[in-house]
Amino acid sequence: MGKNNLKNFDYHILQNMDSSQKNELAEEIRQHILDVVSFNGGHLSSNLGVVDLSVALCSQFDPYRDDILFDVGHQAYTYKILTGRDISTIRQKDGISGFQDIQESDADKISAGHSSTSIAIGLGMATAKKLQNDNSKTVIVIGDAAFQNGLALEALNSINETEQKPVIIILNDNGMAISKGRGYISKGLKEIRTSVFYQRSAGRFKNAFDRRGLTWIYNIGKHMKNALKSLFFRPTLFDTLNCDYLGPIDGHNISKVETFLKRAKAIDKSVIIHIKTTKGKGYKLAEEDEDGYWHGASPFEQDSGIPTKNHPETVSLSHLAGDALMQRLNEDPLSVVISAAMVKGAHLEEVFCKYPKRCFDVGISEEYAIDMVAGLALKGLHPILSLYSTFAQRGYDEFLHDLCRMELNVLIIFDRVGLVGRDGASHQGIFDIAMLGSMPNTTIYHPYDGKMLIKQILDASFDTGGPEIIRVERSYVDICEAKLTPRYILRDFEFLPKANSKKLFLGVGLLGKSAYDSLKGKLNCIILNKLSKLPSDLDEIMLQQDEIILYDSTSVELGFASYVSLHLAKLGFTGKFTSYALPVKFIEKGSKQEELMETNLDVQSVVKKIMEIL
Ligand SMILES: Cc1ncc(C[n+]2csc(CCOP(=O)(O)OP(=O)(O)O)c2C)c(N)n1
Repeated sequence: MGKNNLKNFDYHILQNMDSSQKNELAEEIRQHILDVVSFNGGHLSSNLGVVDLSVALCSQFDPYRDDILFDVGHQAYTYKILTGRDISTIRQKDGISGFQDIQESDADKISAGHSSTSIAIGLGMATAKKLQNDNSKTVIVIGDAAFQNGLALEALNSINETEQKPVIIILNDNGMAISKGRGYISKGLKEIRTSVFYQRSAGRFKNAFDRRGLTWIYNIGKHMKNALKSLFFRPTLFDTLNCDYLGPIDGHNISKVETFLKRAKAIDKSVIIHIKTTKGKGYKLAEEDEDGYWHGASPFEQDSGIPTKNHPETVSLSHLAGDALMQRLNEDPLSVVISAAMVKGAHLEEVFCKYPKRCFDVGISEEYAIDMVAGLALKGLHPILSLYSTFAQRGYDEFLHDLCRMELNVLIIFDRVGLVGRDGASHQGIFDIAMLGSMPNTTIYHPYDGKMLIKQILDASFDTGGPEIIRVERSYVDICEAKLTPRYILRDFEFLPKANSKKLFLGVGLLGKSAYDSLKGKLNCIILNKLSKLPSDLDEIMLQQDEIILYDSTSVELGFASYVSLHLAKLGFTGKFTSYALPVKFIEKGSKQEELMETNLDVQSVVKKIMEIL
C-alpha cells in the first residue's frame, strides 16, 4: 500500500499537493488499477492512459459542482478513485460500475457505456447553464476514436452556435480505438501531433514575450504564423470549428495539463485541448499493444500477462462466428465483411488479415456501417456486417429505412446477444428482437449451439429479400463444436414429442437447449433456431397443445415472447401461454449467472418451475 488512501480518497487533498506529490499519487493509482484489473478484469489500457489527466482534472475542477463527463466512461477508474470510490469491487455484482454511472455517485453526471454521447450531452448541459445562470464548468473527455463518430461530429458542428456556456473538450489522443486508429480524422490528428506549427504551444512563447514587455512582437509573430499557416496548410478541422484549440500537449505531464486547464477556464469561449497520451501507460505489454488485447482484459498474471482463467477446452461463440466468416469468404467470392471498431471483440483479426481488400473496419460508426452495407448489397455483393447487439441499437433507422425497405440481402451477425455479464446495463444485448421484430422483411436466426451457428453463417442465402440476422450469444461451448460433419443439416427447430402430452416447451438459445435436454421425455419439447417467420409445421404443432411454455433468457419479454404470444393469438390458439423472458428493464452487472439468477431465468429455476406445472 502506498502513502495515499486510494480506497477512500478525498479530492480536496489535491489542492495541497505539489507537482511531485501528484506524480507520486499518479504512479500509485496506476499500480492500484493494474492490481484491481489483473484480478477482476476490466478496461486496462484506456484507464492507465488517463491517470495523469484525471489527477489534473480533479485538482482544477470540482467534480461535484462542475460537470466532468467521460465519453464511454470506460476510462473513469482514476476519477472514481479520486472521488472517494473503492474500485476493488469494480464490475462485480453490486460493486462499482466499469463506466460512469449517475446511480453510483454525485460526481458522475451521466451514465455512459456507449460511445460519443458526451459532447452532445455536454452542450445540452451548457445550454441549460446559460438559461439558468449557472457558472459551473462543463468538461468533456473524449478519445480520438469516439471523437470521430457521427454523433460527436454533429454536436461539434453546433458548438458555440446555440446559446450556451463555454465547454472544455479534452481530446484524449492516443492514436488508438480498441486497436489502432483508422480513417482520415485519425490520420489528420496524427499530422497535427507531429506538425511544427502545432508542436509549440503558443502560450510558452507568449509568456516569454510578456515577461519582457514585448507582447506586441509576439502578436505580430502570431499573425504571421497564422498567415503562413493558411498559406501553406489547408485549415484543420479545429480551425473550422468555432472554438479555440490548445495543444497538442503531453497528457502525462500533470502540471502542463493543469496550466492548460487553467487557461481554458479563463477563456470565455469553448475550447478543445488536444492531449497526447499513451494507451496502457506504465504497463509495458499494454503500451506496446497495437491489436487491442489490453483494452478490455480478462484477469491476468501481472508479470507475464498470461490470463489466470484459461479454458483451453472451450471456445466462444464469437470465435466460432469469426472462423465461419473466414470459411465463408474462402468459398464465396462475393462476400465482404464490415466491422464497426469491434474487429478484436468479434474475433475477426484473422479474416481481416487474410482478406484486407474484402474486409472494412469503419471505426465507431454503426450507422455508417449499416448504410455502407446497403450500398454494397445494391451493387450485388454479399455484405456481412458484424455488430454487437447493443451498439446496433444506434442504427434503428438505417435498418428499417434502408435495409428493410429496399429489401436488401445482407447478413448481419449480432454479437453478444443476451445477458453479457460484467459490462452491465449499457451492454446487455437484450433489446434487439424488440427492435427488429417490428421491421418488415427481416429474418432472425438464433442458433442453439456452435455447430448451428457455423452452419447458419455458411448457408446464409442472400435471397430472403431483406436482412438475415444471426444472433450470437456471449457464451462458450465445447471445442468439439467447432467442427461440422459434412452432412450437418440446418433446421428451423428440433422437435421431441412425448406421447399423450398436450404441453409444449419452446426453448431459445443455449440455455433453452439446456432446459430442452432436461425436460425431454417429460413434455413435448422444441428448441428453435429461427425467431421470425415461424414455419407452418411449427404452427401445426403449437395448435395441438393445451399449454405452451416459452423460455427465452436472451431478450426482454416485449421481444420474442410478445411475438409468439401475438402469433398464437392470430393462429386462434386457445390454450394457455406462459413465458419466461427478461423483464423490460436495465439489468445491472454481475456474472452472467448472477444476472440470470437475479431475473429468475437461470436454467435450474426455470426447469424447476416447469416441472411444478407438470
Ligand atoms: C456506440 C459504441 N460502439 C462501440 C463501442 C465499443 N468501444 C468501447 S471503447 C472503444 C474505443 C474507444 O476509443 P477512444 O475513444 O479512442 O478511447 P480510448 O479507449 O482509446 O481511450 C470502443 C470501440 C462503444 N462503447 N459504443
